[in-house]
Amino acid sequence: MLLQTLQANHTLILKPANWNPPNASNHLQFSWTCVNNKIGTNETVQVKQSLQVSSSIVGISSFSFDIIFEQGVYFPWDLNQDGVVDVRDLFILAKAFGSTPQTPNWDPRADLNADSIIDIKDKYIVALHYGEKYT
Ligand SMILES: [Ca+2]
Ligand SMILES: [Ca+2]
Repeated sequence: MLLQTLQANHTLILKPANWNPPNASNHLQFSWTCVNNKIGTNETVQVKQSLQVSSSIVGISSFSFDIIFEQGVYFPWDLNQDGVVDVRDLFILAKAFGSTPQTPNWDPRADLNADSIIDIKDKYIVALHYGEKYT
């Protein structure tokens, strides 16, 4: 499946909804690749969708569900993408501080200005947004 983006600095969210019968969701698990990936304007990404059926499924001979596509906002300075810019993000940055793509502690999430080194400029960007919460 090919998906095209809506806007820069956004993510595409897929989620199942309206299971029929409702208890089908207890036995079937929908997942997809590319979770939490940032998608740029006019960029196209390939996504693989999977449906896993539990071995404990009984009494369901047919089912249906909708797949909802949503646009999520991506805040790159929330390094662990947990919705808050806090010490956990600074910890990720600190572990990678001074690194480049050639060093073992490189973490591309922390290279916020995309200059292939994690340094004070990246720390400054996190600091600018420190304490922000996103819902
Ligand atoms: Ca965070
Ligand atoms: Ca950098």
